[in-house]
Amino acid sequence: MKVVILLCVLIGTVCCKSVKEKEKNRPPRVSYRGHKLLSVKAQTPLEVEFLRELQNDPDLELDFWKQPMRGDVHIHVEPKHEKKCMETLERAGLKYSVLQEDIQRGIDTEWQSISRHAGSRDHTQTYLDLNGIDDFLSTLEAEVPQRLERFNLGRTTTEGRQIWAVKVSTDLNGSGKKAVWIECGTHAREFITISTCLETANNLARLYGGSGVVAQKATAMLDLYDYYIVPVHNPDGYDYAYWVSRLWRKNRRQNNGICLGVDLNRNWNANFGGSGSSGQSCSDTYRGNSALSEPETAALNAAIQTTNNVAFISIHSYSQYILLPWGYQSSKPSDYNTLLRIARSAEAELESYYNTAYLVGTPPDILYVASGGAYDHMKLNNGIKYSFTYELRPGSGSSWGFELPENQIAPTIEETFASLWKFAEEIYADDNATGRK
Ligand code: 0X9
Ligand code: ZN
Repeated sequence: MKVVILLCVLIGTVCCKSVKEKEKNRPPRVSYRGHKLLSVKAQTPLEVEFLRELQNDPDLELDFWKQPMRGDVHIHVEPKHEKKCMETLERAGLKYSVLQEDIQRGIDTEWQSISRHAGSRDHTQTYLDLNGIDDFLSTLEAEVPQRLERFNLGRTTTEGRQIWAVKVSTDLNGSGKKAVWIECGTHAREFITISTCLETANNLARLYGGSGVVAQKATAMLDLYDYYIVPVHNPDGYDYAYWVSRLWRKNRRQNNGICLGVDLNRNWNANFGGSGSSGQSCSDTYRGNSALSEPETAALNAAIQTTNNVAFISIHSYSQYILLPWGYQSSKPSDYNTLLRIARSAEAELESYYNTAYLVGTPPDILYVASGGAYDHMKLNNGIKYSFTYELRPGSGSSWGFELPENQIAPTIEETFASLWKFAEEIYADDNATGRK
């Protein structure tokens, strides 16, 4: 026993040290000066296919903020490839407009705002770094220990970090309620998702039993279910996006020394390796070696299998969608109509706050096919019937992309939290009606 404890302490010290070392030796910030964000209109399946090929062109090194689909596709292009990229689009007869002349300008604005709020450490006003998030979660646990408990998913990441989760419940020692899992921060650059998870945990834990609109919703949610929330599913990627390269998406796996990172939302066991994912390690949608090959996906999968689940909700940004299964194929699950009705009801609730309209549907119908996604996996392999994915603000017509201005954090959280409440109500009604059938 003593040996085991000693070993744990030793491993802990080594890992902590390596994370601290890494933080001290972070490379300088990547500059996106002069990089442009284009919006390209793809109208036919042929045009979508053309963009898909363009995405795989190693010479152009394009970064798709919105993947090829029918509609507006957002492409980030470096100055050195700009001319060739635009010529190629024009030759193919594709219309495009410039959404951002200089991506760095938006990043600078965001960073100025983060720096201004550095002292406040308020996750509803600014984007916190990993240390700020850790402090926030441990304070929350210390202040509301009767309803919130922090735990880690049991595996460390490539860079030796813990993946933190919280359980929020009216009875932490066993309420007998089913579990709702919410996962944020899978894609490193989608900062707003993390704020949303943090405030969801905060509302549930602190406002339960209180009065006021939000407190009533938090109370109703916790009276129905236990919540398991993973605010930063990809901490290595987030740290890198926060401090070094704002547009980083994947985790930080060392792939054979060439390009880093696996797209965690292509690494799940839902038609792993199928269309909409890449086998090239340099691609932003690189799926990894095998399903669940990554510590982040394997850990979340193992943790979810220890609870009695009713729902899984994956939170991404951007474009304002609520996505239904399946993402990996066009055919629909047998309970599709029920899921559609529930998601539409959650959407209506969300929209009623600030008129933020979300599109509800499956990725193949409204976006693109993507294999290896989290919510498909949870429904397919872990039997979680009510499985959804959000794509938060901004909408696809906006030019902000991943740098959602900080004054939009609070309203985004507010409307999203209300829709999560609606999800809980609708899921509970349906699950129990189904149970009685
Ligand atoms: O492509 C993705 O992983 C998600 N969009 S994002 O811009 N946040 O990267 C959409 C995921 C939809 N889920 C599946 N198709 N499985
Ligand atoms: Zn995402």
